Amino acid sequence: MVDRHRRDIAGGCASLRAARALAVKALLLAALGFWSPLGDARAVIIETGDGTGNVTAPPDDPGWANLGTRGGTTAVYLGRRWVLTANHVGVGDVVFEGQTYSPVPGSKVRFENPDTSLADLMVFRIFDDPGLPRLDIPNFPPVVGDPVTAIGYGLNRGAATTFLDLGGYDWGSGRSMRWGTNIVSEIDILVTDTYSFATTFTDPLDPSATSDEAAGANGDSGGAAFTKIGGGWYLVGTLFAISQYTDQPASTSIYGNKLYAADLSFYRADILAVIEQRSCSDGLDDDGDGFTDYPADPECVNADDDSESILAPDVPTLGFPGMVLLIGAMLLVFAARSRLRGEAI
Ligand SMILES: [Ca+2]
Ligand SMILES: [Ca+2]
Ligand SMILES: [Ca+2]
Repeated sequence: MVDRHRRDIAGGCASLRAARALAVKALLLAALGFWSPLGDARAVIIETGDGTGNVTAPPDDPGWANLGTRGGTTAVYLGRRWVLTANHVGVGDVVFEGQTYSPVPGSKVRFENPDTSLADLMVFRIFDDPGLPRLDIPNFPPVVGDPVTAIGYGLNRGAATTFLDLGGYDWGSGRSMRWGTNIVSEIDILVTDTYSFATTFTDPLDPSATSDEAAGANGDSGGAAFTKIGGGWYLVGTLFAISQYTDQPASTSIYGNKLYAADLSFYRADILAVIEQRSCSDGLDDDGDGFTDYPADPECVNADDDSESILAPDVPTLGFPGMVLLIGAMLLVFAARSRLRGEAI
């Protein structure tokens, strides 16, 4: 009952939000200059210090180890061997904690909007389990003012620069996985057919700037936006685009630029439907042995089996009756030996 009720609310919100997003889209394109995908990418640009910091997990870690590199861009390990990233990042090898993981051929699923247009968001499966924790996606959207920790493998910060009397930075060379902070500045926006929210790169002199104020740079695509809700961290967004002013020089982040993240609450039901599938009924050859699903893959016990590979055989155990028999036998032997010894004396 509770679940059904939630779905109904979500459906209602989705259509209302879709309508609002369409209305906002025209305004957005007119007012913001232009957006661009973080496509051919690179790290989160941070205001803090000389900009080279924040390349290890933050003190309050939202899920640093789940961030991986995907070529020159970023991908996030969701759990159950599924990886989430922006569609324009493309399917391929992903590196988590220095280990490379190969994609299961044909496993890519790109997520769709209610009008069947395609979002810049997808998942694909990897053959091996990196042993990382599963990430939770909230079932409600962010609101303006929510604090966000963003992590991405984009270009490093370069020299300070200005544009239209606004400060900012050139993008430098080299890439790093880096975290930064910001707050949600816009919700319910549609950018490249993706239901999104935005954060705004804010001048540190502005009281709304955060301590590790972050902007996006090429390569951050597929990166993560996390928010702490009720004491726990949630994956709320997938980074995929930025806004820049008209005539803003290429490869710069200027105060006022926005970083767009796909609103994962909007796509949550579809994401879960994909990643919750059982391996023996998901239409994929999950172990690469040439056989797909039950009954074709002989290692599938049934369609609900969650592994296409033979599991390690159970270590034989005696169980309780076995233990009783074993202890009984040992007592008999002990008694017999005692009698023998007694006889010997
Ligand atoms: Ca399968
Ligand atoms: Ca197989
Ligand atoms: Ca198999």
